[in-house]
Amino acid sequence: MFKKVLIANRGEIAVRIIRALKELDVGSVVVYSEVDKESAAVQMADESICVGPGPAAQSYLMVPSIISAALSRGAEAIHPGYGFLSENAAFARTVADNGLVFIGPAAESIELMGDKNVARETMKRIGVPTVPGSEGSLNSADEALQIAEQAGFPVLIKASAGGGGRGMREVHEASQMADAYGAAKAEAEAAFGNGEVYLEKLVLRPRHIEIQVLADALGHAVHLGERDCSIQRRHQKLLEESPSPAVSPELRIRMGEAALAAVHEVNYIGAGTVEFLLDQDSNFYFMEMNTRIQVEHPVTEFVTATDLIKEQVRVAAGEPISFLGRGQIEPLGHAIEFRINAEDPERGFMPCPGKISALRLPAGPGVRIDTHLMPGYTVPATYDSLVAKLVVWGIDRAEAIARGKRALDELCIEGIQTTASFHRWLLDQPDFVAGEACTDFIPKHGLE
Ligand code: MV4
Repeated sequence: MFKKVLIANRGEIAVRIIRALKELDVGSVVVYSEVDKESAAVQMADESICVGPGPAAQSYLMVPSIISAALSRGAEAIHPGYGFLSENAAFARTVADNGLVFIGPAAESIELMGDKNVARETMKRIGVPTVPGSEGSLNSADEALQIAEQAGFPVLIKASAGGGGRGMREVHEASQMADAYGAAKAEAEAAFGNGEVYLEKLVLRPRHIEIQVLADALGHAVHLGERDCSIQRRHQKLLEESPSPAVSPELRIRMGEAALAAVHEVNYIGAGTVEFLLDQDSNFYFMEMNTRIQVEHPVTEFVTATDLIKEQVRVAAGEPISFLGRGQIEPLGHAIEFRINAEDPERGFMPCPGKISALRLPAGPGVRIDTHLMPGYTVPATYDSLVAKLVVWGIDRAEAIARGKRALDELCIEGIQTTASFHRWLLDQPDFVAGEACTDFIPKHGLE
């Protein structure tokens, strides 16, 4: 096992990683920006080192400063968390070139999955279902039109370098194609510096179902079931749960096998997530693979009794997955994560940074809070607005919902507006309670 690990992240995930390292008896060094000098992560880590001013481009994304910090403090590995450098293949390569361990997959796996079009073609080749559409990227609007007429409208144009819905355009009839093709290409070029686009049939009212996977360097790979992340607003997840109300044990086996086929094909090591769309007839289609730990990993931890961050560190150190003796893991009970963002749901989810004047966190049976908030702390405007994750567990979905209501009622964050009020409203919506919510839930309720 490592003696010391550097954390190249901030906020709740930096705190989460510090906790895992403590339990493994591994020393922690956290990097921070000038804005985060007083943060919980800086207070909790064994060591901390400032890597620059607030803007991420000058601190959390500064590869040379982060590598120097690791080398000067004698860290042997770097945990990138999520966001920032976590899916940057060049960073993973630089870490390795400096004799350090990147806690994540090899740069080649990140690269392959980073191109959504290459990932899709790879999955097609090994027999994982993908949405019917173009073979590879499109060369012209004319070609797009031909393929769309064969596949049938409506279709969706997507950016190869994409993710997060950017560079995506729906096309419902032939007359819209030329404009949509041009717009998707231009948006992809502006957002990613890569204008490559491909085409798929549009899946109507899909659910977002993702499978958690974990692989070690000794050739073991397991899946840990699914998370349902269908409640999203403008491609930002608001709530995630496991198991999904839409996934039967038989479907879980088939989706898990598809996810593991992807893992084996790209020689994946570490924690990862394979995203699928699930249509109204329970057909699933590969979307993309996230080669990092995700924000919503705690719901899987609850229903599988695992610690995914500790597993990430173990497999990066060359150790086997710790729970292989348990065989294929079945979910126990039901977990729901509520993302608490410093945003005002009454004002279009507008960011709402500011000082926390009072803080009361819920506790009691089946309640977990991952947060970096402290009374008197000021949420900066500089970064992502996620300030806490409230995660509840119950023996079934009904108990998890009841606990969620109870815990949200206990939660009190004064000084800023948060999405907690949205979640409390959501838990009283009949379509959500019935387990019927799909990706159109937020627009359907007039919240987009
Ligand atoms: C789709 C789709 C319908 N059909 N692909 C959105 C972001 C990207 N990761 C994939 N996305 C979608 N791809 C086809 N062929 C609908 C979406 C989509 C979506 C997916 C998951 C969760 C929320 C979503 C909201 C709008 C659109």
